[in-house]
Amino acid sequence: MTKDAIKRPEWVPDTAGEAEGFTTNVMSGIKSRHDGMPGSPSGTSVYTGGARRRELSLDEYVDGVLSGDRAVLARAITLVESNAERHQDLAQEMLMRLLPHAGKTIRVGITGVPGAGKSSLIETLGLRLCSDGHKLAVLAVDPSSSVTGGSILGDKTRMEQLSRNRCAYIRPSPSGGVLGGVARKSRETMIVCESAGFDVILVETVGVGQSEVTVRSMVDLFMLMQIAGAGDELQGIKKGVMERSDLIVVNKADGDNKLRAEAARVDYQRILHFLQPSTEGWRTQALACSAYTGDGVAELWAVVEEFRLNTTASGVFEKRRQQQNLDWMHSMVSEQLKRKFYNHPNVRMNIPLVEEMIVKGRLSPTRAATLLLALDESTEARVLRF
Ligand SMILES: Nc1nc2c(ncn2[C@@H]2O[C@H](COP(=O)(O)OP(=O)(O)OP(=O)(O)O)[C@@H](O)[C@H]2O)c(=O)[nH]1
Ligand SMILES: [Mg+2]
Repeated sequence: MTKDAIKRPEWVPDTAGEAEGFTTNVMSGIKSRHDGMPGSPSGTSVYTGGARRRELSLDEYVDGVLSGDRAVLARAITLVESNAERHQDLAQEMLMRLLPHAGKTIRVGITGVPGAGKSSLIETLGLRLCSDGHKLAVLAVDPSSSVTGGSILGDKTRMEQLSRNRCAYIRPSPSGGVLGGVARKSRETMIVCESAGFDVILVETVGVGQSEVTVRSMVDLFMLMQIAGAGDELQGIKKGVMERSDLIVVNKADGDNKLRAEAARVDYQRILHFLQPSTEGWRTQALACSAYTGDGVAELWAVVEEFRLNTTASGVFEKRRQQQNLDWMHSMVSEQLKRKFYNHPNVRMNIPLVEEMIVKGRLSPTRAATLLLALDESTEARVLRF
């Protein structure tokens, strides 16, 4: 095998030669780009799966993204998702240059129980938006993906047609481990996609719980997808999720299920009267649709458009985005402070002991926190004694 046919693992330093004696080489894969999308027709931007690629310069990243080059777009997102410090500096410089070109879009978050049909709806809605001339980026936010592998496989099959369509770009959830990491990456990916000319961003929430709150904090409109199940389907829904939603969609309103879905929609509509609306000046409504037949999907998008018009006119749209950016900054500060604190040598050294004392009941958690925080301030090595 020639040297060029060998693909090194990503962690091999760029400068490493054969002499370094790396024992691991990865065989070249199928010739497609790593996001699974077909290459560009010109063929110039197809990732051939060959040896390591040359690093792009800041200008190449910025120009490539702005001109809508999908290969550069994929690499720019990979850069944003990288945890390596040298990549993060470059990524931030790139984002600063891209920011003025982003933002003229609608960002829609979709949440709902597993199997509700979120990916199927994105496929149906996405194809419709494409034929209306939109360019669509689909992102998934899944804090658990680093553990479970996420639902990437499922999404690829559910969004089969869309993933082959050139007007759409589908990006599975970054494996960030902690939710904060995933959120930062998704937000920055969104900016990259928007500057590449994608005007509709759909974010699918994968997994339940915390990710809903995170996705709400990065989108303009938040959609809750439900299905009419057996029994009292309204019981299991947390009031909090409904109060965060701007639109409730009962999916699978087709075949035998149509009447039940309609009944569920009426129930949701009734409940909504008693809840706090999620967006100032907007009354959350419940719709029924079918991702299979496409019934109700045009109506659903009409509501999204109406939301955009109303909130833009009232200034709520812009105000929310500004607030989201401020919140984002503050959450980045707390995250970085936390990381700095736990990496402090004194804190690392003393934590096992402090934990032991708490477990044994000899130290109160509050007192322990105060002691540890004080350690963070000293530059000299200190061992706590009890
Ligand atoms: N009858 C009917 N089935 C649907 C509809 N939409 C989705 N399904 C089916 O429901 C199942 C789950 O669909 P997905 O689109 O994967 O659901 P999801 O909400 O993305 O699921 P997760 O990503 O696992 O949370 C699949 O078997 C779909 O074929 C619909 O409108 N009608
Ligand atoms: Mg899905």
